[in-house]
Amino acid sequence: MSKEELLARMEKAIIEGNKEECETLAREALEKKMDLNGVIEKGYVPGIQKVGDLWEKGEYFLPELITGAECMKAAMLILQPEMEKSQIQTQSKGKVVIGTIQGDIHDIGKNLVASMLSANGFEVYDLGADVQLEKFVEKAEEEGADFICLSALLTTTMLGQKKVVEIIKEKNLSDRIKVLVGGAPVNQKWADDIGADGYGENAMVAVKVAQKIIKE
Ligand code: B12
Repeated sequence: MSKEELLARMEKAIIEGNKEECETLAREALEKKMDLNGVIEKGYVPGIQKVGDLWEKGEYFLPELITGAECMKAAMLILQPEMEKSQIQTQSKGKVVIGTIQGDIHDIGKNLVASMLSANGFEVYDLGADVQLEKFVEKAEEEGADFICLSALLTTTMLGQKKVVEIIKEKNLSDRIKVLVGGAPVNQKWADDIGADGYGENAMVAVKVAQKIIKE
């Protein structure tokens, strides 16, 4: 099977909710020594996005959405440890506190960003999903973090990103702690509007943005 075929089958397996196939294909990608970030972004992610589209159109219902997410997680469980292992760990590139905003349980994208940052030498403190806004700032202060990374998948929870930026400003921490935002409904304009320090459309870009800021 060619790499392109493998990617297409990954997308299809997520759409069909075939967990075993998702896992088998993930193992195959490892055996073929494929670029794992590419595998996730070009194979599995288009699949889960399609599931979201079908759900929006009313062709899929919540159980299919949940199954799609479970399939995605099963594949990630196989791929993410390998992604993190593959990187030679040198000295920490910086400390990151990451989580999904309060009221939002979506964590697949956040986990990907956390893994990629960790694979690229950042020290990552993952607070999980549905995280109280103050908790991000408390943890960042406690660990002396360079970044707070905020994930939001709902238009309602995007507002939480704005509030965290405000808390950082109120506490005069803007010079020390940089805030990066992301998630499907988030874009550069939103990041600029709320005064965040950076935005990344995917996990790879998130790493690049963090690396750029740390060099400045
Ligand atoms: C899977 C999924 C679920 C799963 C989540 C499982 C889990 N553990 O995460 C389940 C089934 C639980 C779920 C529940 C719900 N969902 Co949902 N879900 C999705 C779906 C299909 C995919 C999300 C996903 O995982 N994408 C794949 C990952 C890899 O992409 P990502 O999250 O965008 O992350 C990437 C980038 O955004 C970026 N990134 C992410 N975070 C960050 C952070 C930083 C700092 C940076 C720099 C970058 C970055 O990098 C990531 C990797 O490349 C989306 C559809 C979509 N198009 O997004 C709907 C979607 C987000 N869900 C939606 C809704 C409405 C819900 C529910 C309210 C449904 C309901 N009625 O109960 C609940 C929410 C409950 C809650 N309180 O949170 C809507 C949101 C609409 C809106 N505009 O607000 C969407 C858009 C579906 C739709 N098309 O309508 N959902």
